Amino acid sequence: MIRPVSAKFVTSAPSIKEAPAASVSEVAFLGRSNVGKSSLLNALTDRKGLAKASATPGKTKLINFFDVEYKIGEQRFPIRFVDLPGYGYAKTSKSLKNEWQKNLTEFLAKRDSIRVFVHLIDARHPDMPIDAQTQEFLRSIKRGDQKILRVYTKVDKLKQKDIAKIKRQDPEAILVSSTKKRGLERLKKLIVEHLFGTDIPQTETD
Ligand SMILES: Nc1nc2c(ncn2[C@@H]2O[C@H](COP(=O)(O)OP(=O)(O)OP(=O)(O)O)[C@@H](O)[C@H]2O)c(=O)[nH]1
Ligand SMILES: [Mg+2]
Repeated sequence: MIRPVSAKFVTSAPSIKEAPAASVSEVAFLGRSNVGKSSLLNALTDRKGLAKASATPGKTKLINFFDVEYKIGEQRFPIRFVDLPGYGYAKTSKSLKNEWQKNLTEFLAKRDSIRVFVHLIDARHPDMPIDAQTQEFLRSIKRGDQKILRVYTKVDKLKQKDIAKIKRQDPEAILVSSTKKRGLERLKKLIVEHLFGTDIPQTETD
C-alpha cells in the first residue's frame, strides 16, 4: 500500500516563467477540461479539497503545484504533482484559448523537472481527436527519462464490455475512478516506480 503522508498546495503560476523552482521530480496531470484531473489528484493524495474540482468545465485556470509525500513501509517518496488547466473548453474566448494553449505546451515542453505525463482521457469518449493530438505532441517532446501514462477516467460510468474494449484498443490503459477509488494503487505504483526506480510489489488488486 502506497500511503500519502502529506500533501500541500505550493503555489499557482500562469506560465512557466512564474513557476517555482523545481526541488523534486514532477508529475503533470493534463487532459481535456472536465476530464477529472483535479479529482484524480485529490484521490491520489486522499485530500478531498486539495485541488479545486468542479462540474463546470474550465475550473482550473492556472498551473497549480502540490508537494506530496508517499510512504511505503518506512520509506518516504517526495513528489510534486502539477495540476494543469484543461484544454478544449468550448466556451473560452479564442484569444484566451490561444494564450492557454501556448502556456500549456510551453510548460510541458520546457519544464525539465517533469518526469511523468499523466494524460487523462474520458473513458466514455476514448477516441477524441484532441486526445490523439495530445498523445502525438507528448511523444514528440518526450525525453528518455520521461514517461507517458494514459489514464482513462470515470470508469464507474462504464459497462464491462466498454472497459474490455478500451483494454483491447490500448493494452497499457490505466483505468481509474476517483469517485469509486478504482485503479489508484496501480497508478501510484507506476508513478513511484518510474520516479524512484524501485520495484514495488502490488499489494492490492484495485
Ligand atoms: N463519475 C465520476 N465523476 C468524476 C470522476 N472524477 C471526476 N468526476 C467529476 O467530473 C467533473 C470534473 O472534475 P474535475 O476534477 O474538476 O475535472 P478537471 O479535469 O480538473 O477540470 P478542469 O479543471 O475544468 O479542466 C466533476 O463534476 C467531478 O465530480 C470519477 O471518477 N467518476
Ligand atoms: Mg481541474
